[in-house]
Amino acid sequence: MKSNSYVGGVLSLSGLALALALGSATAVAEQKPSPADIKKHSTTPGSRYEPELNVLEKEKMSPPGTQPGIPSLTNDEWATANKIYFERCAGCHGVLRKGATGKALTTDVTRKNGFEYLRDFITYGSPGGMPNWGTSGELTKEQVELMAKYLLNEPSAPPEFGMTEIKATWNLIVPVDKRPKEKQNKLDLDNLFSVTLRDTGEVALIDGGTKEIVTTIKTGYAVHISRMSASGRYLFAIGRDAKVDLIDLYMDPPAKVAEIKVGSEARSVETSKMKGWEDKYAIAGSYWPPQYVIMDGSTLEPLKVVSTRGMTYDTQEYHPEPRVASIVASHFKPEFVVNVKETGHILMVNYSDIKNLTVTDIAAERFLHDGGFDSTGRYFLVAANARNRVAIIDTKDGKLVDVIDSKGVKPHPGRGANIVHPKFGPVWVTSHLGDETVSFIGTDPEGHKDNAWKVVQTVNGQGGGSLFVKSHPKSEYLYVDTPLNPEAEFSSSVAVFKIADLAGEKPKFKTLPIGEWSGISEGQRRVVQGEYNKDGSEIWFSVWNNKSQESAIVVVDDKTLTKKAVIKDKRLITPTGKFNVYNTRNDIY
Ligand code: DHE
Repeated sequence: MKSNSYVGGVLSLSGLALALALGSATAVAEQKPSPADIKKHSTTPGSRYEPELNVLEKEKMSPPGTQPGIPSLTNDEWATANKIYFERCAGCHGVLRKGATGKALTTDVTRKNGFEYLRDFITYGSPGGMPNWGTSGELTKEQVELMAKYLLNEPSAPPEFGMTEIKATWNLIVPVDKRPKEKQNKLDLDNLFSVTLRDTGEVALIDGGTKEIVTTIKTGYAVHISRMSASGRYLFAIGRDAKVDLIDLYMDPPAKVAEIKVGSEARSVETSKMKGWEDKYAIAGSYWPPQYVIMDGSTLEPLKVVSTRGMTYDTQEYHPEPRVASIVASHFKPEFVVNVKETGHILMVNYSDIKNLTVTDIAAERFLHDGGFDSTGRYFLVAANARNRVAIIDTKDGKLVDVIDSKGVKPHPGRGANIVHPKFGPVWVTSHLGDETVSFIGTDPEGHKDNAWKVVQTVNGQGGGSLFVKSHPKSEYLYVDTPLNPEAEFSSSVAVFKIADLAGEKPKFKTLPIGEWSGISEGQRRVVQGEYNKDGSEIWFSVWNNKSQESAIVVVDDKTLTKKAVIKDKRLITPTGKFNVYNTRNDIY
């Protein structure tokens, strides 16, 4: 049987996808698929939300030499193709092209399939999640052809980044003994927000009371998240270029006291929170090289680098680049919980003796991404997003509790939300990137044994493309954003569920038109990531536009669900994540 099928002389796109899935060697001729087929191949919010490794593209990588029968690329062509590969392809197919959520693109596979095959696959994508780069217009015909040739050549590996390279980037700007002994400013630090200004590579510190920008601080490239030390004095920000910045909030104004680069591409940073170890250590995990680095919490001096390369948890095969996704700090033991994405291991890294490091390695599920604690801080729930599952860890006993189906497509909780469900007791909530499902997972094995570690209910939000849910112990509401929904109406608003109504038949949500409330009329106005103020009376949402357009933060009164304030400032460029000092350091969400 031929694996690629023709419909009226035209190759059916599902046939094309199937052919690649089966590793068919048959090259295909130029085709003109029907508009309906092309639609099946158009990219979903879920498949768009993959890492752009656009820092790695800047690393020096030379083209492989010429090989008989393989199209060779000039240095310039190689540089262009590398850039496209790291920005668009490496997130799914891996830096070394050995496969991650996408298939392996090593030369044994690509050469079997041939140039035309690759060209057409890149052009049309697949219903399995490969974007239709050509027919969507995102890559030109020439670029598609260049990429097909590039894939026939051996990949080039970006450089490693070991202790020597890490140490060379360490800059202790203000030594500990030169820092203030007491807080120098009049800020209510616990109600300060660190706001990611994604495209300027800065964080803005915004006073939760006055809603004014206290200062903006230069950080790493496309800065990703902020985390606070247990005492609340220090703020850590990590850029996508793996640069960690340590900011002393006691200074007037708060300022950077140390910086370091822990790799070439990274997304996560955390600090020790166990009683007796507050502020002592920091940890950052990187996508490339695949490793984590433990640092001194007040100086960022690098102390230990540990590679995460190793075996997949299930088939126990070697994976050369399992990235570090989320990291949280245990409240029950001196441990960091490090989530290794592609191999599906959750590492409980005990920092009480860094020289004789002990790591409990928990086999969980592949494609771990983001997660957070239950309301007691004992259990950690993390999405294995490409597997539609959630892994649950007991951080007190250091054991896997379970891995469960999230009942939706591509769970994406952020840190999740904890609410007390009127019928099922304490639950942790996640929404999904791939569909409208909002899932509630029981988290109280003592008081509600029958509901524990089960999806006890699902409700429908506005649609797919959700990234973050949020609530607060004092709130009566649960908020669900949808910034990646293709419909502007949904991406610029949020759904709010009244917790008490969740016991009813078909709980309805109320829509808050945050984008409209911002008063901004231009751009996509993606509304992203709710974050509460310290006392839980307000929730802040970013209205995230392009760099050249106006953005804002809209503050919602949590009691009345009405607009309370709009923060606008010419420095507020591409605001995305917001991290309230008190809630972040105490894991309140
Ligand atoms: Fe994030 C958290 C990775 C794109 C905003 N993001 C995280 C975490 C990871 C991650 C691993 C968990 C960190 C932790 O808890 O230690 N994010 C990635 C990606 O790989 C991805 C998909 C693509 C990329 O190239 O980076 C990606 N993320 C985005 C965005 O496009 C967002 C919406 C806007 C932005 O600023 O880049 C975005 N990610 C966030 C935010 C958090 C986050 C706001 C923290 C949420 C929280 O409540 O803690």
